[in-house]
Amino acid sequence: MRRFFFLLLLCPITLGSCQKKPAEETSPAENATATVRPAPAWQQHRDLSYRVIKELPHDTRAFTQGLIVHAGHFMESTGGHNTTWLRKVEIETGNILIERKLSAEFFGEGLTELNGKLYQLTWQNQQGFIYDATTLAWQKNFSYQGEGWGLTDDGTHLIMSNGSSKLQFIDPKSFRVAREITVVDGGNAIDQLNELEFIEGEIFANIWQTNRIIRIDPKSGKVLGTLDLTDIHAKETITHPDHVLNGIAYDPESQALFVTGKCWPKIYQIALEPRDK
Ligand SMILES: [Ca+2]
Repeated sequence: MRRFFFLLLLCPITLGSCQKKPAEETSPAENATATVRPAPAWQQHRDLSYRVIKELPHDTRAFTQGLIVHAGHFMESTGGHNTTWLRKVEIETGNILIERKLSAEFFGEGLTELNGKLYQLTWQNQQGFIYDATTLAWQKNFSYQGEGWGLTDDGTHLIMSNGSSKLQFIDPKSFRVAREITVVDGGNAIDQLNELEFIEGEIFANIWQTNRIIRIDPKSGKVLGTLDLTDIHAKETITHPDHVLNGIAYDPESQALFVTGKCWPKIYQIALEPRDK
């Protein structure tokens, strides 16, 4: 049965901005023009730590499930029944430029942008939603098997986690699973893979309920290294056990990397450093 999907358009903060196309946004064709550049220095090291470059505001109502940078803005998918939003957010101020709220039956999960479209998962509905990446106008639904957790893409396929040690590569038109990898480190499968981000040819995956991100080879599933984010939110008051690390966003143009957590008051821009320097 095809479920009725209801979207409520809200522009509570910047009324009228929904009609405006921000000047800095570019078309998918323009985004496709990539320049060849050397691999970032952090890829020479297996295990990484971090240095906070900047602290940015984050809505403490936002139970972050998917975070990306697209055309100079954060795009965020949040979870919870009645607190599931898809948002376009100003990076520096945290101002919500466009917000769409899903009806209470849906619990939002991972988010990615591919060829000018946003793809948003839900946790247990086995339904995802496609939106225009500029206007956040809903376009259509899609279906998948099992739970939806994290989502990213490699420019060709959607890459989805479901809480297990497997990542599925999904065709964005047919929504068939093109291939699947099992994430392994030293022969051990690594499960609880949650929020994802495709960064410089690697898949970064947050391990649910930890401050640990692993770096995965998208071809083999082999763990290439780790990113230890211990103490990144120590200054904040995190009172609820569910408010764990769960946002990774990367801007390939500026190579800026951002991390946050569910309902955390800050998004951190970080630089990657060798863990044992
Ligand atoms: Ca992400």
